[in-house]
Amino acid sequence: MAQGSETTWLWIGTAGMLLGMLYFIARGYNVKDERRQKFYIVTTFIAGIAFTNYLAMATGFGVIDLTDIAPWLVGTEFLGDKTELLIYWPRYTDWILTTPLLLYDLALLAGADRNTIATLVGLDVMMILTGLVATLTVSPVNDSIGIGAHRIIWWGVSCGFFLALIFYLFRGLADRASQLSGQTKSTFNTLRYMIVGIWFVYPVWWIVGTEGLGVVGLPIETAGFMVLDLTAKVGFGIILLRSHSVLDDAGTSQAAPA
Ligand SMILES: *C/C=C(C)/C=C/C=C(C)/C=C/C1=C(C)CCCC1(C)C
Repeated sequence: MAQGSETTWLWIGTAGMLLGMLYFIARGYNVKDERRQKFYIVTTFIAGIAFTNYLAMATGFGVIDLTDIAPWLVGTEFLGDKTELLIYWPRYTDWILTTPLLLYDLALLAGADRNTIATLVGLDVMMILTGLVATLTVSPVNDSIGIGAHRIIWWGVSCGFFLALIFYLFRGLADRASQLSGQTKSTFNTLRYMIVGIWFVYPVWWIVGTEGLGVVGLPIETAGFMVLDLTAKVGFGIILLRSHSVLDDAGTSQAAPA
């Protein structure tokens, strides 16, 4: 098993997450207000967790070849003439932690209650875990439909949780969001649409990539995930933390319009 040119993209991702983390630390260093601090802490951890997972992928520690675990994969229709299927497991240890934190940031901004936050996080965790099942499925007990079909079924289950999550992001947060004022409301809307728009690309990229139909190869797939991850985490954080008055007005309906 050898990593190829995708390592370049993984190193760029590692550097980008590190810089993002350092930027959030520097910006948040002198922030004394507890309300503001909460956002800095969550956002800094998002970049920090992604940094460590990217480092694990770039150094090669985080890659497994599924054909080592399941030699029968070679020669199946699913793999074609390929002899290995490299999986970067740190994507999932990253996403299982960072996607709930991203939602938590957004929910904090809206002033959501605990039940709403728990529902968002629950749907999100189910999405990532079933996505992991899709990624690792190699040995169906009943393989009359083929390995590829089993993987796509789990991908579909994960997409179901994703759609429920998006639905709830609008329904569950609607009341709170409508009470936000001026700039806070516009930041909230920007971030929410960012989540819908950017997160939507992940399942598409998975299915066209090496884990799914194999339309794009590993280097392109890795480059794409790197751009998505940096935008969804560092880009998200920059927009969220841009204005302190937005953070101060978070979750308050009686705030003065900006
Ligand atoms: C910073 C990382 C982020 C924002 C990752 C988001 C990941 C997803 C929205 C992944 C979704 C997937 C599905 C909906 C189907 C199965 C495959 C996944 C896990 C890529």
